[in-house]
Amino acid sequence: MHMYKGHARAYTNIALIKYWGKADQQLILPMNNSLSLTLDAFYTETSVTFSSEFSEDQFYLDHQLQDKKATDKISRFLDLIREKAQSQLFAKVDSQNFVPTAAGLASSASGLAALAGAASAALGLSLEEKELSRLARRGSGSACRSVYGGFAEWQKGDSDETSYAVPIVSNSFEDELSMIFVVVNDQQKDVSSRDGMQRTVETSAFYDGWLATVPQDLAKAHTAITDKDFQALGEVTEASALKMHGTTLAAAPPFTYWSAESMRAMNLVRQLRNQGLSCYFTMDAGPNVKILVQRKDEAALLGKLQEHFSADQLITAHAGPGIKITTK
Ligand code: 2P0
Repeated sequence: MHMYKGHARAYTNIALIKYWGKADQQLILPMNNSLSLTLDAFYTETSVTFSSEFSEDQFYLDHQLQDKKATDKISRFLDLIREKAQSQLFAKVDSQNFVPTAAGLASSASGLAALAGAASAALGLSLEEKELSRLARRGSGSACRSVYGGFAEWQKGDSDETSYAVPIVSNSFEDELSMIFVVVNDQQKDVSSRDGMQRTVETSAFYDGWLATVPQDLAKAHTAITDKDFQALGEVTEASALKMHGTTLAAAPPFTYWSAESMRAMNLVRQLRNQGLSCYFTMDAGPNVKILVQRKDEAALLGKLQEHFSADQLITAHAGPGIKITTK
């Protein structure tokens, strides 16, 4: 009996310049480049075993065997790796999300990056970072950025070969930053990011404006990182998020990821900034608000946030490392 094992830990990332829309849904090629910060607070650990003993793929998430629909998604992704490795073996996938609270912050970025790393290692493909990033992208777009620690940019490319993330030279600027998550609960049923971005591309009156301005936002972010200019990075981060969320309001039918609590958090950030505390927000495909702050101001910001939100709604993250892969 042959057993082939691989293991990976990948950390989640939050985009400062957002990915919003696909040029190719099958290959997951994005409409625009995006730029992210990988964080230490949330990660996924995945073990993959391929064996001739198995007669189907099995997918365990947080020790629970998943249903056919969830497993089929994993199987389709594993097929890409089996094809590369010329293997027909089935796999057992064991994945655990490490998230500080049960706050619905589990991320497809860390999950698909870890799966790409563990499964490719198990079948003996020793992929370089660029190749691993390309592979992770096929699972979930944002996963291609989680191959790297710190800042990364997903270069959109125009084909499967040319669309992948690269690390950004930063002179350790990321170590001067913190991101505080304000976990907002709401009852609203989510529009998945996959469906939301597609609806936006196809119908939003604002989508052209989004696309036209991403290159200048990216250039600002690069300059800010090079100059270690926190204010400039914060301003463009907040602007990119607001613009992305603006596109959803002009989709047909329109939708938003914001709740009243999200707005309360965003307003508080603006208010604190007016009072001289330098901090900026971003939001993704859900109501939680993430606040970018300099590490030296982290305690002051937390103190202020605790006047408005309970301690278990606040999670602090710092820059995290790139993917770690082992075979055993
Ligand atoms: C991002 N998001 O850049 C953007 C901003 C959400 C808002 O990437 O369809 O799970 O698997 O490629 O990567 C979330 O979308 O979507 C995302 P797919 P993904 O982080």
